Amino acid sequence: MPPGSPSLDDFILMKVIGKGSYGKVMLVRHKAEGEDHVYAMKMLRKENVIKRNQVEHTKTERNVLEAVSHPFIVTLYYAFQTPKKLYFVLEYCPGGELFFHLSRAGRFSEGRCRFYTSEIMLAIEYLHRLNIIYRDLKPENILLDAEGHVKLTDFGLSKEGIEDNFSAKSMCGTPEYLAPEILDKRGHGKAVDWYSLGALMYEMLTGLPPFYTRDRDKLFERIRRGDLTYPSYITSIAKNLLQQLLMGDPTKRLGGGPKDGEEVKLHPFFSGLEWNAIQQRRVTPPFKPNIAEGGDVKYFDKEFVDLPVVNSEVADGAHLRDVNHFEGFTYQANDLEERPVAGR
Ligand code: ISQ
Repeated sequence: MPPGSPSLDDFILMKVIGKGSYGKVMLVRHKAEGEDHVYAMKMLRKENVIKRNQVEHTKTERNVLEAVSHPFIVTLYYAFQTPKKLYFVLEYCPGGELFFHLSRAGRFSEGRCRFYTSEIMLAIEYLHRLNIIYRDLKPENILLDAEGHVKLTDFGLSKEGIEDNFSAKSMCGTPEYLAPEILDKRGHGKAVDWYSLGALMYEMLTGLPPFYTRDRDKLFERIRRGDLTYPSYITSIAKNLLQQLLMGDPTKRLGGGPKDGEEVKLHPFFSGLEWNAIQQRRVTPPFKPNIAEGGDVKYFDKEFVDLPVVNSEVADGAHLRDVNHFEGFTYQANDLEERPVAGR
């Protein structure tokens, strides 16, 4: 999209805020005139993407992020590549991961859990309407914005109809939130997201994921068997909802029918919620991040933030020949007026 295609040169790299086998996420500042815009820049090494069989995943993520526009889903502002890396420039969510806050709190009250769950539900319903299954609803993928509203990130997800991307090779990370039909490769649909929502709620309410054990084989077995215990402080209404969402048979699961999320919304756990107000971000979050101006990283783990900002990124082999060009990856959002300003 020249002229004016986005490039690495347009950004100042400020801090590392996340790192994993996939690559790195950094807080960056756009070198533009006028207002001071900060973003989260996700960087993937092409070599790594190819080696880990994530090429299709990565293209899906890029396409889905362009296609979506929702108050509780992270916005993609730019995407570009160098010969060595792929870059996603995303809305910065200074509140950090929801699970940063859960670890601190131990567990959330049912009211706080209900708030986050309701916003996540609206995002999932929206994706399902676009025939997108999120599939990857897990603690690390739920961020908080500056006001304390939820933002889903990481679209290592798959559109319906796309070839199964669950394989031994791509199955990395913990399977705590995976619906049993995914584990068993029985084929899966939108109901997997309602199962994961149940797993997420269970963790918010108890502090641990359902079926939790460090023994991976045991964990798989427990997810398949589906017998779960509930601490006595869980109210019977919450327990009933969790049991219906964590139902092993997707056809019997709440949300598993043609009404999708509408069915989940009708559960008594959510009674009294004003869904329109939630959609419009008019419900005040139970916790407001306390954020300083200019790209505060206080809600990100020190282990990342203390890492050096390496300048190998700055040159990034841009002089090299691009042997693994990702066709059609470059992107620039058109509603750049909506960008958040640093610190706000
Ligand atoms: C946005 N803000 C903070 C962290 C992030 C991590 C991944 C993707 C987007 C992000």
